[in-house]
Amino acid sequence: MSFLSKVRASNPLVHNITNIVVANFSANGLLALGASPFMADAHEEVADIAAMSGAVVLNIGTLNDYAIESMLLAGKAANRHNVPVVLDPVGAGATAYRTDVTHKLVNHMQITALRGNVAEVAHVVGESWSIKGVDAGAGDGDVAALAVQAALKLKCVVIVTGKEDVITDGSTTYVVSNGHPVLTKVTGTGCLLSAVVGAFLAASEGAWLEAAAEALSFYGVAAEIAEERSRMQGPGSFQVEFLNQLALVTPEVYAARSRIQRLEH
Ligand code: ATP
Ligand code: TZP
Ligand code: MG
Ligand code: MG
Repeated sequence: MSFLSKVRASNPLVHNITNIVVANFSANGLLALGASPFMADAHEEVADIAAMSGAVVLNIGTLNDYAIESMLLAGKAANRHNVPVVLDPVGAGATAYRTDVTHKLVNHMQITALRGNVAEVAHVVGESWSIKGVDAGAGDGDVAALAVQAALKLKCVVIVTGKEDVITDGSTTYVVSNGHPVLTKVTGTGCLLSAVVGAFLAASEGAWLEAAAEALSFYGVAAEIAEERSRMQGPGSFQVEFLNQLALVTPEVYAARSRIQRLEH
């Protein structure tokens, strides 16, 4: 059974501590996929929710000190209960505050998967890469080598997204070439992707790397079909059609269009 089928069959609860820009889009995207979103950040309840969830997704997009404490409480509870944790280090490197917070989070909990653009991932592991706000700047470094370095350092799956996505645990590396540039014209497509990775991890029974690679490819296939159906209508129509396709893409359609390549080290 594909991980996509497992997500839809198990309807995993995904606990999100996320930013104010994308909370609604992320919840609707998870629902469309077949997961069950729970957005909550109160200190009094995040540990309880993390413990009962299939995955915890931490996103620093609109950061403040209250949210940091929420993330620490949720992440540590997830670790205690063997619940996978996804970290989206939105804008790491853009300000010292964001960079410092990502260091604190990865030092105080075991992350299962780190998902960001190349500049964000670089800054989480102390490397430099140009960055413009929450978007990656131009750069000509070796993205796969950076991802492997980050995975070995953090002992987790690292997912670096862009035109092509690199997914690695430090020893096995996949490159996914599904997707469409219009994804960069809708805010929150990276954040929703991190939440979708959480849903796939929740349904993966520990096969983190393979589940993450399938999540990336599935997400890209949904975007490709949504773009075909909304072509000439602009990013607003794409956004709606993309949510539709997260629900409608079948395992068979996914398998026919999936482009996952294993990189030789
Ligand atoms: P950024 O803020 O730099 O845009 P992000 O957090 O929004 O980063 P992205 O790197 O845009 O995340 O990735 C979100 C999704 O968009 C991923 O599925 C990725 O594969 C896809 N994507 C990004 N850029 C392209 C592109 N040029 N062509 C095809 N797919 C893309
Ligand atoms: N500002 C702070 S968080 C955020 C913006 C625009 C959303 C970023 O979403 P994504 O998925 O990284 O494009
Ligand atoms: Mg983007
Ligand atoms: Mg992002």
